[in-house]
Amino acid sequence: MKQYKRYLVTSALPYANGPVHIGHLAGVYVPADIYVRYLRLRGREVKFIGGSDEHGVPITIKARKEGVTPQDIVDKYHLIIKDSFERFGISFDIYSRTSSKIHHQTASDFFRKLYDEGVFVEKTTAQYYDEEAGQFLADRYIVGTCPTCGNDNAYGDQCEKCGSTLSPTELINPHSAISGSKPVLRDTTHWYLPLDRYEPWLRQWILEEHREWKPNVYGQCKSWLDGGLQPRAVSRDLDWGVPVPVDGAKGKVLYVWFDAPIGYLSNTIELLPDEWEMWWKDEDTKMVHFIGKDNIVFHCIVFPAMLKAHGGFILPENVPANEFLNLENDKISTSRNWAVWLHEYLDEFPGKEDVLRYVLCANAPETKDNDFTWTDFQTRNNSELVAILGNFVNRALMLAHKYFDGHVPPIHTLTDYDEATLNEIPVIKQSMENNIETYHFRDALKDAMNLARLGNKYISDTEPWKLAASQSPRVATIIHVAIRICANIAIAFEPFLPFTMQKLRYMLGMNAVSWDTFGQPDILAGIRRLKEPQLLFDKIEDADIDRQKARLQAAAAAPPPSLPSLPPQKEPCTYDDFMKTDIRTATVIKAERVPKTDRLLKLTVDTGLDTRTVVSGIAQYYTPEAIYGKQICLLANLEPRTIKGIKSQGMILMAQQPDGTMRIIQPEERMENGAIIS
Ligand code: B3M
Ligand code: ZN
Repeated sequence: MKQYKRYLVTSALPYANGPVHIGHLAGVYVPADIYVRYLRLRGREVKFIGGSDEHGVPITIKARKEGVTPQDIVDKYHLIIKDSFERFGISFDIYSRTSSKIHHQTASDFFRKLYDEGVFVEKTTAQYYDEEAGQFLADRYIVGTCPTCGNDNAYGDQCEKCGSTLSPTELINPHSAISGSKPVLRDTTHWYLPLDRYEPWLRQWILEEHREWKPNVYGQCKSWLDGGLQPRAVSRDLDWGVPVPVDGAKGKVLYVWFDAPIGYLSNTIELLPDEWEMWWKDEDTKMVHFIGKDNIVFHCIVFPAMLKAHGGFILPENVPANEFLNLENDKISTSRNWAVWLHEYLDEFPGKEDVLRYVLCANAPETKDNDFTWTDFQTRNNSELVAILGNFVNRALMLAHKYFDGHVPPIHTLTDYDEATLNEIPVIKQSMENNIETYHFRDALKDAMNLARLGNKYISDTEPWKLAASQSPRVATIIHVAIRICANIAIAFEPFLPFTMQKLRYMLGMNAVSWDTFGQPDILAGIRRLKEPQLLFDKIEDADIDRQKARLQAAAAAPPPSLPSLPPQKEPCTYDDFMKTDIRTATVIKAERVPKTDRLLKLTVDTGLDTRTVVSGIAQYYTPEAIYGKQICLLANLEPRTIKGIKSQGMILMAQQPDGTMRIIQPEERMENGAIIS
């Protein structure tokens, strides 16, 4: 197999017209993140490129419905999506957006090069035009009666009732969704990418040279190719998108599926203005696109044809597309609100990002559509994460604390059984490598879990507690082996459960980890003393699961949620009112959760004037570790209040978005504590 010098990993750019849900995470972002985290651990050079897809007709429809501009829509959702990814630890090197200037320029130049080289075919066809609104109508903007089932609200491209694919001219009694008027047919000219010309090359490149692609991907490509490729229009009559850079093309933009994949390129240029060419043009770069199955044709056929037509670019080496994730035996649907939204999950299960990452990977729709159920979520948490992984780590660390005061004892003599146990580790490692490098992430996760199983079995079989009374050197050896398995776990699970493994590394006192150390006999070399063990996972109760099931049913029955908008401005306040407040900079010098609450943190802050306690409702947005050491702004002269029995002296200033997301306010640069804010 060819050895590559660097990896350019992309994940599909989600449309910024709604938040992201578990289906997106399971199908695209978790697998991509596992892959890049693994590559980084191996010390490979890798860039992980993401961003929002901010063009296309649905965004304009949503904007029109809400009475705002398309830019307003994408500004809102881009942030929400970006925030969800960050909070789930999806470790993009860049997460940018296709409404950016650099993207418009890149996509425009790309089109222009193809245009100048005469790649496109220009065609004039008759399309529906709304004379009242003075514009051509995208298929989605034309509504009429479905010729198949009689549904009166079928769209020009599809009837959502019976699922037939339509073209606008097939609709009975078509009318414009904008003005309601009857549209007329008018001639319009567009540019087409002649995919038919690339067909022989695509057949060779995919069907012969990429037989290793996943069967679902290969199969879909084959059926497209066997069906014969047609020229595809790459421009649209629309006023939202990248303008077609050609004289006389006023009112026309690039088709969203033409500009969106170029987003991978523009985001790389934005990230690496001086070296992007090496990432896109050097044959030693391996480019991999992570996507969902509905995007296969665009990534395997259309985009490669565009790259080929342009010339000078590498092509994707693999496109490990996944199938779909269903939810409680039904298709995830945004319009019916049948979904688990990531921002809502994070509010419902704070601190449990890794639990969802685990469940979605363990149950990933790698080869066929799969089902997410809340019951399965609970079972996997309780009987796998808690009972196997968490339990083993906790047992091993407790033993070291109990018998060796938190030190890792040395090995005295290894028995055959110890040797056999330790020899399993490199075998598991090898299997994980094979699985991850061939995009079998579920199997790789199973391998990692086998390490924890191995550890549990080892402790149960050797029963060190029975020997401890005699202080035998045997106990030291057993505990050493058990801690060594823990250290290997801390590496093996890093790509899958990054938050939890950070905790584990902290408890073990392991600094930076690398894949090379995995399986090495000296893996414990740098470890001095183990911290007090904390549980890595906790049980999820039936009541939590029942609440989620009820919530899902209730949300689906309710009208679709539109995101809350900004609250109106408050009543006026006088200058004197404002001057009564004493707002100061301060630094958080200690942070802990307030027991038995989800939202509260107890913070000790240095105000420059004194050290005091403040209780703040930000636990869903900041862990104690994350807020520790940060400079904040404090309303210092707020009357003290007692919250959960703790006297709170002041209030931390936060910015809050309509969806509830909060961030602390900080001075642009660190200032002395006690500086006055006015
Ligand atoms: N925005 C479609 C989707 O979210 C599309 C992907 C673009 S990837 C270049 O399913
Ligand atoms: Zn129909």
